[in-house]
Amino acid sequence: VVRPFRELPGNWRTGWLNLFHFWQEGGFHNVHNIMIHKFQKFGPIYREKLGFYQSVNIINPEDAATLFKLEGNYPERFMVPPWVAYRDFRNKPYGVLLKKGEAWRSDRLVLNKEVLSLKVIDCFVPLLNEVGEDFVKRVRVQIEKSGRGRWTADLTNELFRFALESVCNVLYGARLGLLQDFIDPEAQKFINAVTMMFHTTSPMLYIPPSMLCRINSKTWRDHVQAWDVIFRHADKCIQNIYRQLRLDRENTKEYTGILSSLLVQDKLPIDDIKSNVTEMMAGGVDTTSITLQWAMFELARTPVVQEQLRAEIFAARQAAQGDMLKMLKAVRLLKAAIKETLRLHPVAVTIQRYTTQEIILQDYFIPAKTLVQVGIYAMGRDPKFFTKPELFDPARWLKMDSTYFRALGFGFGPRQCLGRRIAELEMQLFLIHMLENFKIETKRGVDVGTQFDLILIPDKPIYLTLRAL
Ligand code: HEM
Ligand code: 2DC
Repeated sequence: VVRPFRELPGNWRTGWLNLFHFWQEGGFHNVHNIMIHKFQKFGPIYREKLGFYQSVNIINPEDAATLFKLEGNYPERFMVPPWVAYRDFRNKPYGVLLKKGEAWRSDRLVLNKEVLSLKVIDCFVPLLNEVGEDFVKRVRVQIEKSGRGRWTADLTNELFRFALESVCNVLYGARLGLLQDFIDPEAQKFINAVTMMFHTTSPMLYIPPSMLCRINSKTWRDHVQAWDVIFRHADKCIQNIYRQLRLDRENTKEYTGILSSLLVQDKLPIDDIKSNVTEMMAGGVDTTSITLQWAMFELARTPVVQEQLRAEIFAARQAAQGDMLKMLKAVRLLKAAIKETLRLHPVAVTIQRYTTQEIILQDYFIPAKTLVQVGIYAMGRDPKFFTKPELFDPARWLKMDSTYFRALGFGFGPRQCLGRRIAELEMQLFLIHMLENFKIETKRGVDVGTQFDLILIPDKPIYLTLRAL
């Protein structure tokens, strides 16, 4: 028997009281743990209302499959209200992140060709590879300086710079020089602004855009300021390339980055190119860097796995004879290690979709236009879906009978992460170079938890020791 929507478990009848309790429990930084708790209390599906927004939450991979299979050609996710409010407030155009319907689809199809397709990702490899090599050089200098053959540090900011340098090299085909000693203060301001933008988003997550700019709270003002820095700096970078392109018209055959390709092709209006490139530049900093930080932390805590990866990488290097494209095809366990990192430490606490039609989940009727969230953080840590979920075991991805709708770190389908291929290549190449050159260690018995800052981040600094091999 199928049960009606109103019978769904959960405290969804009292939205404002919920928001109050949520706030009391420090919920703004704890969304991920509250979700785990609610799945334990209510079972694999529950309905919730926080502030103005209602949602249905699911954890089961089979249910995720049902949801995604009916998402249609114009999938929509939750639109982060302060991000929408900023663009409306400043009259900035939306990129794919916030567009809907046909406007989203036509942008996205053009961008897919330049950012996700097999044709271009081979061009990204040399660009991302050189940044990875430069990171290793930088670590070597730090090790020399210490005089002890090793370097211990919280690598957060180093990795932010690495990530921005990487994404800019594929976007603009140009180096910013963020892995040198003297770095452009504007670039550091951009990095800080992205972190500030995420940090100030979470307290405003449950208030609709139209109300936000009228509130004029400190959080809103900081948020606007952060986006202002992001847009201004991205605009500067884009203008630079635009000018260069008009100066040297002679068509070199060499690949010169995503922005030039988009400009030369002329399939998108300049404003749409700008908004999308700005989103990619901002989206490419904290996401990959924090995932890499978690990956190194997990590898430091499981030296056996670290050695297996190193062995695979050495063998792949031998076989490929310096051909990076070939090498990347021979590192299955490394790719699994990145999946495994995102299982335990996803960037996004949930993947969400609005239903396009009535669907049935766990025997409940869900009406069309309902926001349904797949709790991927909770799923990744549930023994029902991953045996011994607490173990960092990349090999599980190679031997599991079913990985069906379990690897959702980048989302799913036509609306999945636009930067997915860039992120994957960037992280694979980084880990290859790091593992070839250093042993990664961390103090035993130090546990690091997770904090929700819109994206999930470590709740305290992670100290890693890099030792020359
Ligand atoms: C969307 C994760 C890196 C740009 C998303 C989504 C997730 C995600 C879960 C939502 C997908 C969905 O709803 O199905 C990640 C992770 C990353 C990463 C885990 C790295 C470890 C990047 C990078 C860029 C980027 C490097 C920029 C080049 C975007 C954009 C969207 C998006 C523009 C919106 C796409 C759309 O709505 O059409 N990402 N991301 N991300 N990501 Fe990423
Ligand atoms: C945050 O309840 C929690 O990749 C909300 O690179 C639901 C939600 C909606 C959209 C998610 C967001 C969460 C986390 C951050 C994500 C975002 C979609 C894209 C964005 C996952 C789970 C991110 C980090 C993009 C950001 C690009 C931006 C800086 C221009």
